[in-house]
Amino acid sequence: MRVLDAEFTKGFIRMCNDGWEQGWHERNGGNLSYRIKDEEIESVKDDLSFDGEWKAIGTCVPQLAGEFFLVTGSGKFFRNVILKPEESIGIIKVDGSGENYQICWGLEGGARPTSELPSHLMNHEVKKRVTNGQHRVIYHAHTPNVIALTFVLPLTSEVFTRELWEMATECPVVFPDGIGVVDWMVPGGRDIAVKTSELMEDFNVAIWAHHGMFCSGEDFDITFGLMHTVEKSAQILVKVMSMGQPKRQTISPDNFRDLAKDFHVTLPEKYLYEK
Ligand code: 2HA
Ligand code: ZN
Repeated sequence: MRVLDAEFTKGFIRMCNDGWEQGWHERNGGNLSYRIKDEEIESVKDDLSFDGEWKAIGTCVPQLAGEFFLVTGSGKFFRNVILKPEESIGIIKVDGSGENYQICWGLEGGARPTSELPSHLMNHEVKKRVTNGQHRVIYHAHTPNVIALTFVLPLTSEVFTRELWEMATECPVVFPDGIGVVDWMVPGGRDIAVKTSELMEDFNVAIWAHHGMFCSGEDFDITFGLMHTVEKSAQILVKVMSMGQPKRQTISPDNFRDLAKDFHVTLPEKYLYEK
């Protein structure tokens, strides 16, 4: 089968386009990666090449040795993925040491994988371990309302989790583990990748202050839905904070505890503080 005919490729391209339509991917902003299943890579193997040059990832991910990823390209525009997938996205293979990658399909015309490859792969490495291989998607987007909040809220997991939970009843059910926050850092390198992947031990969402968000999930629907839910909640919070008066009523810590019981989720007490 051709890579472009595979369901995982179609799902990946659709997600890129959905993110573009949400307004989260100005210019070349944001990136997406998918850890391809064995049977999926097997189904497209005749369309792959294995003579590409090995290049440094920029970090070390030994637990991903031999894995294949579908990734967006560095400098590529999400807007163009649906029109020119062979140039905008590609399949890479990680070598046996976890330090190098090889392009096996796509990224035509000399393109390279996303500039955030170290963060993507280090997040994948953590998530593969802590979810027993269930999580396969890492998504980075420039979500305007979450970014706006990083200028006015304290940059702590406690505050972001609680404030965003309060904005929509579904939130604690969708992200019961809460949200991690990374202070402003230079993007693209190993340092921010290390910091983000540490948070991915505990969270499926990490906010990069004044930059955007990373989400992790099992599949495209779950991961896109998570990004969408957090950003929509942030949008509501921005509206509430913009109305020039304090909240008159809200969802209380006891309301959250009742919700947790009925929806069978565990909500850590550290987020249910009295204000
Ligand atoms: O331009 O989003 O963080 C891609 C990015 C870098
Ligand atoms: Zn970014």
